[in-house]
Amino acid sequence: MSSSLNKFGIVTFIILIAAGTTYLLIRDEVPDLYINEILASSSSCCPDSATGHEEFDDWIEIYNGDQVPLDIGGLYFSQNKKKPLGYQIPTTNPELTTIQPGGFLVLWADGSPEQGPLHLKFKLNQEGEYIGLFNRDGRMIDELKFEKQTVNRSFGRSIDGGADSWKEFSVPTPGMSNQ
Ligand SMILES: [Ca+2]
Ligand SMILES: [Ca+2]
Repeated sequence: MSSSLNKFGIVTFIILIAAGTTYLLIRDEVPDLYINEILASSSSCCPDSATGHEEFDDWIEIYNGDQVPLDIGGLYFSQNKKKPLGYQIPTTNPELTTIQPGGFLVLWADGSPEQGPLHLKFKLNQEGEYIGLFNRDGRMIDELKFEKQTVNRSFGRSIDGGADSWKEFSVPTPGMSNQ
């Protein structure tokens, strides 16, 4: 009887290992994150107050389309698809860089990383350019190629995280649902 129990125990253990392996493979997908909205030229909209005074910086809003919180620390932004490991978001402050399920996070594209983990080393080009968000291993998570932008108007997805339906917004919504 005890030998039969042992056998059962071993079989269960092997199944658990096999299930665990499958689970890891599934979770090896890139995170369900989206470049959701950008502002590439600002003179009066939604200032960055990190320094204690208002800076009308560019920004990129990221949307978490997953069912779990996602920490974007360690991911990369690049303005060159051929060089995905461009600027790495710091891993030093997960509280700041974690996005709740269905939540939003604004990263300031102000060329001032010394202002904090949510401040990128580059700015956005109002004339248009490419930006991509890349996994630690260089796989692309999301990308956007935008054209010339209008000052104080953002460019975003019509539906948060929705497929390629982008439009200009006269009222930008950094950190909130696009509408
Ligand atoms: Ca700033
Ligand atoms: Ca928004």
